[in-house]
Amino acid sequence: MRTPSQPFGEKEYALREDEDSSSLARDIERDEPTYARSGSGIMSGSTRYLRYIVFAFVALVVIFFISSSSSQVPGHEAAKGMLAKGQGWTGSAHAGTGEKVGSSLEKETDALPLGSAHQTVDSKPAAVPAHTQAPSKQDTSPNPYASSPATSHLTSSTNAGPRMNATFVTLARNSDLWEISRSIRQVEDRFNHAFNYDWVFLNDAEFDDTFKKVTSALTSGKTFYGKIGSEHWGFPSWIDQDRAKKVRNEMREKKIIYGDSVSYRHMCRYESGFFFHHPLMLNYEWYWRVEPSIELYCDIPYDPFKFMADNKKKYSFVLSLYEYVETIPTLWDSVTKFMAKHPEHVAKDNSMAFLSNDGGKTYNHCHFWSNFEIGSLLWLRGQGYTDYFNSLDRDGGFFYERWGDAPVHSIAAALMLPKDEIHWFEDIAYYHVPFTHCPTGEQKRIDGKCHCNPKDNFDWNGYSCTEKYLQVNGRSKPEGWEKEQ
Ligand SMILES: Nc1nc2c(ncn2[C@@H]2O[C@H](COP(=O)(O)OP(=O)(O)OP(=O)(O)O)[C@@H](O)[C@H]2O)c(=O)[nH]1
Ligand SMILES: [Mg+2]
Repeated sequence: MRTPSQPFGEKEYALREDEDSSSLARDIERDEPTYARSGSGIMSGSTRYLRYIVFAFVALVVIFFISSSSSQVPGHEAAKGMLAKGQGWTGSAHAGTGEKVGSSLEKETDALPLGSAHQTVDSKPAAVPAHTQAPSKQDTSPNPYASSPATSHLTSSTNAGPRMNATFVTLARNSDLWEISRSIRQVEDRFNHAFNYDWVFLNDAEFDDTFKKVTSALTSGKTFYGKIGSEHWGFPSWIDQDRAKKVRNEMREKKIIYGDSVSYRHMCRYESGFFFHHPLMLNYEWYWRVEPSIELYCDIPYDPFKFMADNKKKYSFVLSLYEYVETIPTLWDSVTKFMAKHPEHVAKDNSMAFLSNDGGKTYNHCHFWSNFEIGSLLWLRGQGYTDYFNSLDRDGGFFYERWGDAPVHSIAAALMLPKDEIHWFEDIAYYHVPFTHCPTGEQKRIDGKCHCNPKDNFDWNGYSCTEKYLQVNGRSKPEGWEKEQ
């Protein structure tokens, strides 16, 4: 350092102050002691010029370094943005960075030449989590946060354990294909994907290839397709055709639903008395009836067939209601006649109180809704049910009225089975137009991953018979039912 006596003007001093900021400039100054000590005016002027030039050069170099190193910053940051954008994800690993940052980075990225962006991705800045570093030859990579099959609570696998000798059964026309496909998908998703039970399809005509192709693709078990013989789908010889036709015309005028339909009557009679005798059904002991366009709202994580077998149940239901009186005016007369003729088939501990409010004199029209049924085929093929059906069939009410298979099955079960052989599947959440059964109790619905609205539950509606069923069985309504109305 020079002392103030040395020949530096104000300007020079000022320059020296600037010069102090650069060690390089200081070194240059120290390398020129000769000029300063010589005292020559010319020499001292040219030294000053030289010094200015050197300073100017040094200043240019410094400015260049500063500007080139700061231009690296946006490139680096932009590459990070590009990386994140390439992953299609700027989420949790960058939590707190905010949307604004992401969007400004994207703008800079767009301005970058492709080559430089790739280079930065490959350089993998330490601040970027490892999982966002895409391999250079791929434009995607696995998500390490995704549940593994072993940990996902939605994962399903085939259920271990024994299977019952059981099948699903559906009566359908080819035109029912898309409606039954919806039902199959629901049954498979909620239950059968884990159990793989067979499915028998029955039709009064041949199933076409499309029906078979689509339904067999949707089912996890084996599928079988059967044509119903004319002896089970048509008018029996003892039916008076004119009388039957007259009834249909009257019902059409009264606008009774399906009142004028011949095929609906064949269907009801077939479901009442014959489906369990079809050659394809003879291979099984248990059936689960599935109709088109139903919904299952909750998972069924256990095997209801096995439940039925283990608990000695023979018939089950989900929804119950009152039958449309005009369709069955003389059904109870026929039933009474059957009971008088075959008292041996009437169970001791039966559910007459479910069917009649006056000890059996009259029918209250309560029935289990048979579009859902899980039941014993052995029971339906047994002597009691056979005598019952034959007796009713002879009376002709399937054609002279419009008896439905629901009251026919229900009356049989209520009279010929002890009470404890009938089961209400409260946990099977089900819909068939227009009624819904949604289980009572939030925890039950959460556990079952249910998607029904509890307010849609039909059970405690005045038109349902389920409360009566519970009373007859000495049971009360599920806890909390009143909070879910
Ligand atoms: N093969 C065949 N199946 C039928 C016929 N009529 C009805 N079915 C089937 O029999 C079952 C009951 O018929 P649906 O039409 O559902 O009768 P429903 O349940 O009383 O009335 P919906 O409210 O219309 O469902 C369904 O599985 C139908 O696919 C028919 O003429 N031929
Ligand atoms: Mg139906």
